[in-house]
Amino acid sequence: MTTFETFLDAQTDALGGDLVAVLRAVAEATRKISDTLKTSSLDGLTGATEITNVQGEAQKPLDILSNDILLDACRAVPSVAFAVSEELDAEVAIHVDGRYAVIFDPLDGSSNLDVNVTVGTIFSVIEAKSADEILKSGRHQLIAGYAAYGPQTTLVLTTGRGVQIFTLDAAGTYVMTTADAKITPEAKEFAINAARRASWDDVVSAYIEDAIDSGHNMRWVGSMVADTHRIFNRGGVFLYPADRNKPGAGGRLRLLYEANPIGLLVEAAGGEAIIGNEKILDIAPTSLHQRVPVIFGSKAEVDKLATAYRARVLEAAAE
Ligand code: P6P
Repeated sequence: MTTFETFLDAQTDALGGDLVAVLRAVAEATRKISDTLKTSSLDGLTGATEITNVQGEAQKPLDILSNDILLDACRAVPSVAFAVSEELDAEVAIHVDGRYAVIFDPLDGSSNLDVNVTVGTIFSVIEAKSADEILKSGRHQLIAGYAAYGPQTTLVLTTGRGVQIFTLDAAGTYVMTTADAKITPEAKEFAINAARRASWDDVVSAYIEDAIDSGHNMRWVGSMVADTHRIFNRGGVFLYPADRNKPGAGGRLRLLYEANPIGLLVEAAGGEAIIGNEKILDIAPTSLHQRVPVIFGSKAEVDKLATAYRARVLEAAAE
């Protein structure tokens, strides 16, 4: 049995002790968040506060608590220079001699908390000794991962050598359950919020119509980590398109702490992650909370959409 600790020991030569210490602290934070969620209804931690975050969303007590747990984890590791959080307007300076930035969505999908649906923590680690080094493309990520808090708590991560999956056991130890996770290239399931059909572009509309005509199934949890974990488990494609009626509005999901870490995981598992005719990981960020449209999952399915977007770009160029 490989535990997270024995996994980290084996990674130390490749990653270095400082980066391993960051990863250990983030994993421990997800374990604490998992424990907190289990009894949140009993501890009066559900519902919403009067506080609105930088996203314009009502913060939930567990958003704040999860964010604090992760900030404390960053403060406990001398090599962390900055923390970037969905819940905070700007980057937080942690240690002046640090060399890494930990970028995270502390509790994604928290609108599902009161209905006991899987939510998650999404995280990314990059090298950043100064604040102006934080806005770099997803290809620069050293570590990316998420914790899915569902019937089980699973930690899914990549350190650049494939994707490993750990499951929290009854004693609170992460045990490796998958050593090299792969996303099946073929799939017959898509995840999209069909209520927003009027806002889809022609490529997405045509893909979804064809998928339905081909007998594909639909799943939409409303929690990106839950939908992502299903895709890791049985394939599929996740789509959160831009709103065609709001050109330049980007999309709903955030590049730095949602699209980039998920994009690195998906590519490391043999899947694809795109924004129109570009790869998510090649996008140069312009701001900490930049929103982007995202499509990711099984390679054969995502390639269909990427091909259609490329054809649209070529048609536009020929006009
Ligand atoms: P909609 C949760 O708020 C989130 O950011 C993702 O986890 C999820 O996939 C998406 O928004 C759900 O969006 O528009 O269906 O509510």
